[in-house]
Amino acid sequence: MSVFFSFAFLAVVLALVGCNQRRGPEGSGRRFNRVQHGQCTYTFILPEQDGNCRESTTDQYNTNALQRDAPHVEQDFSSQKLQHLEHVMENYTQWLQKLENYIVENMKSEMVQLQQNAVQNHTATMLEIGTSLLSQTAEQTRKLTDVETQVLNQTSRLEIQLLENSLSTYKLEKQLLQQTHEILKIHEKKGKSDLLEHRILEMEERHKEELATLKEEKENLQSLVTRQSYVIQELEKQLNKATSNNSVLQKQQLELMDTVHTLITLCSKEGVLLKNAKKEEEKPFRDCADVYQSGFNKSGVYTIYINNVSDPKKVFCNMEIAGGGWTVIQHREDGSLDFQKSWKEYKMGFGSPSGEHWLGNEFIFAITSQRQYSLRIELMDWEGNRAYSQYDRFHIGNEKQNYRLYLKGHSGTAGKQSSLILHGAEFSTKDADNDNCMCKCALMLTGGWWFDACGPSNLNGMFYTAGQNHGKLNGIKWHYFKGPSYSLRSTTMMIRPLDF
Ligand SMILES: [Ca+2]
Repeated sequence: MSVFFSFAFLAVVLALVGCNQRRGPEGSGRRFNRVQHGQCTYTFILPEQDGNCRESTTDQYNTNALQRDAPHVEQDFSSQKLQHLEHVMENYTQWLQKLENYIVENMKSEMVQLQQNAVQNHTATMLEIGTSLLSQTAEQTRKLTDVETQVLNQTSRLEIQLLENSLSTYKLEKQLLQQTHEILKIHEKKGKSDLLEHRILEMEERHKEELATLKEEKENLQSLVTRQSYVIQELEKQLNKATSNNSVLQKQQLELMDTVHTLITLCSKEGVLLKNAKKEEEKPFRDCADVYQSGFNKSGVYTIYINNVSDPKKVFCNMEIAGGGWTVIQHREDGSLDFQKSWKEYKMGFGSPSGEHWLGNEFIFAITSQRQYSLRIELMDWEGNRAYSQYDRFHIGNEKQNYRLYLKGHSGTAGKQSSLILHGAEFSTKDADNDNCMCKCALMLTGGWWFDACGPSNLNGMFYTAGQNHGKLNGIKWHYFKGPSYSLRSTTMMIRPLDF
């Protein structure tokens, strides 16, 4: 703008200086200068110099304010003109300044309006753009939202599928683990079964070996048994021979004894030994028969002097039964005495002669060695029935012979058969097994007795009270009187010389 005004000003100056200005169409005393700038046109009315421009007509310049400011033409041309020009210039300057101010003022408002319009236009445009952008954005946002929704849906489906896959994978893993576990178990079992099979095979081999060894041993044993059977047969033959010899000898012995007794009787009858008879009367009692024959006919304990026995012996003499004179060698009546005794105790006797007792094998042997004796056994059951068994001949061997029993001539009411072994049985106690059984009869049946294997009697067995005496195999037994399992109430074994 300032350039424009400088140019306008210069144009004015040039017009003034050259005095050859373009005139307006009116051809009056004024000139109009127009300046076109863009849409704006500015018209300047300038004073015109006529032929006597040297004349100073101040009034001419007073037509309007602008003309009044126009420069004076001084007479003194050079200096005055200069001064006048200066003055004119000053005026122009001032005028131009005013013009400028005016233009500036106008321009300002226009510019402001223009700016406002532009701003409004811009704002509207911007608003439109913004609106369209917003709508586009909204559209885009909606589309994006749709896409997002779709994506989310897809994602959800994928997640669900993933979950399902995970679940199935988990199930599969579980199944796999289970199968692996089962396979491991099967392997273990297989290993165990292999081990077992191995062991079984080993055991079978061992068993086979053992069986072979056992077979060999069995064969050896069989051959041994065959040999032993043969030996036993031989021994039995020899034993039968010996037994027959023995029985023959016993018969001979008995016959000799009878002969001796007959001779003694004959001698005494014929008075051959009359002098010695007196001496016999002075002799002590050998047994209860002697006591009885000496005038003592009451049952009780007496002292006897047994041949070959250093000390006198107290015995119970039964002076009532079957004529009296019986020396009691065993008695049971109330179970007060224990009869489960040793060999030594049965040898020397135990208990009291007035009550339950066993006289002693050594004394029985000694007495029965003095002369021939008979044996009588008195029995009573728990019903009060009495019975007896009697043997015409009775004696026992010595200790070396295990007090072997010799009997002959059985009779009585306690059974048609003898419940004592007639063919000879040795004495056995709990600590001396001399029976004919592979077992130990004295331990099985209790007491000491002439067991066979184990025989039909045992008067030294366990004492059972009334009501308890049935079904007792180890009781006081006399088989042919009360059966094999009946335990008797009381027993008495007593001996008397055959010739009493
Ligand atoms: Ca035995």
